[in-house]
Amino acid sequence: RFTLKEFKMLDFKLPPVGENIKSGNIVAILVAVGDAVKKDQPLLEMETDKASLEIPSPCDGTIKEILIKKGEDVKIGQVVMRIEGGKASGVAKAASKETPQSAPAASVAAVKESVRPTPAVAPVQVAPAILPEAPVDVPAAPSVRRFAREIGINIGQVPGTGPGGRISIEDVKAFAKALNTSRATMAPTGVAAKPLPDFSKWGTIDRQPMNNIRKRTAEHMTLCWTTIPHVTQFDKADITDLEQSRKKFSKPGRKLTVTPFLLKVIATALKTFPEFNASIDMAAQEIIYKKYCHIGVAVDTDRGLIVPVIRDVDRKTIYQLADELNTTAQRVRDKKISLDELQGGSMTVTNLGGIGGTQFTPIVNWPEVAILGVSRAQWEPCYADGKMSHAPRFMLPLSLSYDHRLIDGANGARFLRRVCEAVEQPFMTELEKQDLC
Ligand code: CAO
Repeated sequence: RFTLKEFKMLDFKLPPVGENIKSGNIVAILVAVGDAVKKDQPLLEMETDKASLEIPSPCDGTIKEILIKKGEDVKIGQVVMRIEGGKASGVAKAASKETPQSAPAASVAAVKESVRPTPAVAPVQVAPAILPEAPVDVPAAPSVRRFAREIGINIGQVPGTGPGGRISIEDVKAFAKALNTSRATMAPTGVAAKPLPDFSKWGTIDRQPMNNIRKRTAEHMTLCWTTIPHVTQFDKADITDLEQSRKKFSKPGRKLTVTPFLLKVIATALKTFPEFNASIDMAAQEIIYKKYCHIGVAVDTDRGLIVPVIRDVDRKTIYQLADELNTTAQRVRDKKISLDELQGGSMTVTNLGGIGGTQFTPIVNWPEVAILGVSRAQWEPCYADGKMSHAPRFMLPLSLSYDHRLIDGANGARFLRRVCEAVEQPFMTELEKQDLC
């Protein structure tokens, strides 16, 4: 019932795309003059007041001329491109009367019909209303865009693994799979993303692309925040004695800060509270207890936050941890860290004390279930037996965020108390015994 007509030059007219749709806005031109195109390959992305859709090529051929511009409003039936050579498909009766140049034969409906012989007026490819629009500058081939659209994925959200972040079909599949998995394990938020207002209405603005770390951080933080019911427990540790030990045992070129002490203390606490060294598998309804002790440390870099993981913290001395923390933080800042070194943590520590602040509520680093936030230690007046002590104490504010699905409040409080008590112990004897090395 459908014929393929040979032609020299096809005036490709914007085909009918739906009832009562008279025109549309060209969002993207997906081909350039000189491109060889295949039948069904998307040529244009168009937006109407009802939907956004791709306009496929009616034929194999070469693009000789593009007669419209991105952003232009184009009427149905208007010639948008000239395509040279090849064969165009058409409805037999109509095509027998009209040459391809007059092109209702090249309508989307007719082309779709030739691929899937269904009703006379075949459905056009319409993005689901809830699917956010794909940005036009996303680096992806039209076939990949089309595939993403067909399976209901917004290609603008897919991380590309190809050169320059180019998105392949495999990337779309991996993204869809991850989405399905996370949807299976999380409660729906039910909140659709809203378009941003036009901020330039209120003053000058400057739009900058996100770097890769910012993109990944934004995605990861959204995942962490929306999948984990957070509770944050606050406490303070008296580190007056620890401060003395830290300074006493620091050596030129081998400065000890509070962080390696905390790493060691957490490693011990994780043994007492194994649910803090665990992950939840909601799909399998299981808890995964980890027998290793690897702790992530948030490192502030000029590119953004990166969390390398220090392995086997329980088996290392405080000196070793201090050395490893320094070299790892430096390698992170020098962009010399591998992806592998950012994975597989039991728990994370984030110390903002070098910068300042009295308390904060850290976000649990999924798939972990707890994170310890450290704020700036301060000298504080102290009360003992109802009376104010003459000697102020050096107090370290700690905030423990945890996944309330797995960790109950009482154990959250107990874990943090244990950490506080451990850093309050006079380390001196133990440190001297071990000589920290
Ligand atoms: N209270 C008071 N002083 C503190 C402190 C604290 N909690 N933590 C560190 N300090 C002091 C150190 O003793 C050091 O002082 P001196 O130079 O006088 O000895 C100074 O602050 C700088 O320490 P540091 O930050 O370089 O060293 P660190 O080992 O404690 O921390 C690292 C290493 C990598 C954790 C840190 O450099 C860093 O990047 N912190 C930021 C983490 C971050 O961004 N978290 C946010 C995550 S959520 O967005």
